[in-house]
Amino acid sequence: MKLLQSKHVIPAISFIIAGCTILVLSGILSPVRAADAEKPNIVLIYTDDLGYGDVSCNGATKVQTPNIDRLAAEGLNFTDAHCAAATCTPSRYAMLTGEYAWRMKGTGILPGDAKMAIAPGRTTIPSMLKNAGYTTGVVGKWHLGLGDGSKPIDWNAEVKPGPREIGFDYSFLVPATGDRVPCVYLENYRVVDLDPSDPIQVSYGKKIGDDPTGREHPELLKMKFSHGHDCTIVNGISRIGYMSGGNSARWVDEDMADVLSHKAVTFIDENREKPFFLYFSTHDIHVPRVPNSRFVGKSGCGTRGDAIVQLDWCVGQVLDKLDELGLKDNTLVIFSSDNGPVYDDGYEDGAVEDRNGHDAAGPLRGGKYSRFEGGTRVPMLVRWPGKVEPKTTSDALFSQVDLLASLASLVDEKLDEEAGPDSFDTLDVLLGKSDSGREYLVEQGNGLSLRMGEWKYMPETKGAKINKNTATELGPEGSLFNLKDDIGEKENLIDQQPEIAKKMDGVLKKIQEDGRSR
Ligand code: NG6
Ligand code: CA
Repeated sequence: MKLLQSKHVIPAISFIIAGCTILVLSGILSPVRAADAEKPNIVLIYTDDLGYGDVSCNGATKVQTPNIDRLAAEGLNFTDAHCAAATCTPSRYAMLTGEYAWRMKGTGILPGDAKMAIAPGRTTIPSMLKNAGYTTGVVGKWHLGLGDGSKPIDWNAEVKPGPREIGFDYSFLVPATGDRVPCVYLENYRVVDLDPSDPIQVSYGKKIGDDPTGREHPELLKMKFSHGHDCTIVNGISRIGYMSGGNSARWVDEDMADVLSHKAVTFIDENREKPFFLYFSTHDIHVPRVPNSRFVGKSGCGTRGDAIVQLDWCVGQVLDKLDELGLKDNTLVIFSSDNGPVYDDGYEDGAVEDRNGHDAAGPLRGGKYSRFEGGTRVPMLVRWPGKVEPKTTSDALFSQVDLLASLASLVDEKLDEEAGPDSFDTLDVLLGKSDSGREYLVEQGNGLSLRMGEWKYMPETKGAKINKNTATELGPEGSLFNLKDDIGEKENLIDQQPEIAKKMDGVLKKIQEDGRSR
């Protein structure tokens, strides 16, 4: 019996020892790779216009975000993480493709009838993860264009190419933004709840149809516009662009957070048995900010604050679903924002007057549209129980443009030479195993700026000091700031340190001229 035992025990022991060695070595030498463990699900919660200081885990005291804070308590909180640009389309383009958007025409803020900004077939986060065996889905704001541009989009037929052609198996979209027509959801290729006898037409040029506009009929509005946003009225709110028809398909803004959260958790539910990637792109807290009545008045900071409370609830829905299905430990959750904060972004919603001292950018200067830090330095939280230390902070310089290469590294997918031309594998930083962030980073706002070590350089641009619509500081002057001493970018050192500025100018030009940085 003893003999018999040892025959089986010895190989078993050596197997355990070998296993331990691999585990120990992998723990010391490299971050977790998919080969070491089962592939984790990946949930990317991507918020809209949420500033660094908008969440209580980053110091907000007036607005409370308990669910978002849960991610910080259970994971890693970045203090110097950046979206690639200070507005939505370029930011999302860069994150999904791993290419700075300023390299590519057609990646500025897009109208709702624009063609796809990302070429079908191109390597993206979802296509890469699909190759690695993931089921991939996007729920929420898209704003990356649809169709191939060969003809105007026909919203009554199949609308494609779209997310599927760049790697998403499933999509449920707000096609552009909440403030742009068409105000309908698109599920895969089709507008949801469309009555064929009431076809949709969309125009970003001349007015079409008989629907009243905000410009002609301000008395019909439940929320007035402050700039732009004076075209077709849908649900009592006038939008950018004109639409007619599709009445049964039009969304109700007050229900949008519920609808999108429901679709997000349904996607998780339906794919719980296999590795999945969910890009949950919330509409909150973009304008029009029209939170559900459950959240109205809940923040004490006006409608913008209430939209943050609603956003926090959406995050809670996703986290609760992961708990309920026992998926928490095997799911990497990444939470971030597509650009910095803005108060009045085109509607009189009280965002400025009712903010009650809440400071959306925290200690940072500028916000949405700006190349000051407030434009792109955004909240970023990473949770993966057992793999990412809870309650930790990273001051590493991190960029969302690196998510493509970093996630590829996580799931052991090799990127082609031409894929993700600006995306570096910084998985160790993403998972909190290393503090050495990017050596340099280009920020895109009203012009470009460059981060290198403690320095931030902004070449002179033509342009305004302040965006007159939003009151966001833009900063057209040539500037050099030392962020170690001056996180608020108050003291311009360009005349004191001309050689540093010159060196950084050269680096920035080279990154631009080279056409790629990886
Ligand atoms: C601007 C809109 C603003 C917002 C932004 C896009 C006006 C005056 N302003 O042009 O309201 O829609 O575009 O925001 O129309 S983003 O977060 O999607 O980039
Ligand atoms: Ca945005």
